[in-house]
Amino acid sequence: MSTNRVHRIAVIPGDGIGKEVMPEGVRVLEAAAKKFGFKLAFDDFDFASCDYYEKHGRMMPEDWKEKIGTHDAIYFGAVGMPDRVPDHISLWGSLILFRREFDQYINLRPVRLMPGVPSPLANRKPGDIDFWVVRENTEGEYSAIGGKMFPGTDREVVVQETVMSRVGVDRVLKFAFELARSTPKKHLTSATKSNGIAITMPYWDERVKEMAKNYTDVKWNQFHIDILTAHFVMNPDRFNVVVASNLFGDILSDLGPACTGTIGIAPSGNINPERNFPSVFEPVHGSAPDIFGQGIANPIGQIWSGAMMLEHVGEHDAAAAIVKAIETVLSQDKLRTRDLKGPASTSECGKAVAAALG
Ligand code: GGG
Repeated sequence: MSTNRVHRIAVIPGDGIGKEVMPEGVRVLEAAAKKFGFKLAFDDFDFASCDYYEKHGRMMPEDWKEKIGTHDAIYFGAVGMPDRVPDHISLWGSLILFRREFDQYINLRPVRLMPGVPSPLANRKPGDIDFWVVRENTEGEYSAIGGKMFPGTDREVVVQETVMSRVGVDRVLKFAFELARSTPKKHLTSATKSNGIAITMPYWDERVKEMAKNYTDVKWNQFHIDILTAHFVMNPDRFNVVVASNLFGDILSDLGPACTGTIGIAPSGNINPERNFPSVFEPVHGSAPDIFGQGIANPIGQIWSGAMMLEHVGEHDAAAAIVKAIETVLSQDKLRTRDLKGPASTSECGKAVAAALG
């Protein structure tokens, strides 16, 4: 099948296992493009990595926005090599920079128990756990506002502010309520901690209440983050759309996938819904330096993120086919990677997903 649909994708493997799972993601995307009759023009970049930092003294070149700012999407692997570069430098110099400069204020993270993946929770089968975490992605607890006084003395003090703007809170809540409205369950849960964090979190709750007035067809509730994490483990089937501030969303979107067997399969999209800038698609997992170089990392999070990216650029059939191929592969013991008690290597698993596309 020939086509004139071409999507320009910036490919940034980053660090550690990002370099191992990215080729599998690209392999599956290429197979999907061939099958569904569109083209993907990939441009590879070595920045946003600790290797680049060690060579150049910074995570990104000065003209990084010109290099990747006009692509249809950015496909990212993982970042961080804490033994070589402090984590806050590598993260703020890459992912957090993308999120802020490209106004990717939604971090969308599906949590789904896939067929064939044993849940660490008792008596759960595929379909029982299937929800979205919508994480605020540009402000909240991830702020660089603060400072250190009297460094290196007994009087040392460090302060860091949480930032919540009305625009920032309302826009993520609106996205989450819209998403909840589009689902059969029409339910939303808000993560809070307004009993302890006495200024920003009551403000978050107030904005949720206000936003809910526009969505009378959506039922909603809220939990403090401590009991919410307990419910994630004990009652994950209760959730549909969970909306959370930046830090709470980050924690919940690691915990959710852990309840579905492994964080290795979890995908995410850092999304600018207005499409003024490219969105970034990356697995939820990090660079995993402890297993890097062994060829055993699970590539499914990267591959599924590729499916989210295709959905974003309008290739809905190809995106759905990749998710189906992932399900086919995960259902077979011999095709699963070590984190799922299987014998497959990273590339065996990736090749199997590409083959399952047919
Ligand atoms: N692929 C995601 C990745 O490398 N994550 C590293 C990390 O620590 N991320 C924290 C965050 O998403 O805020």
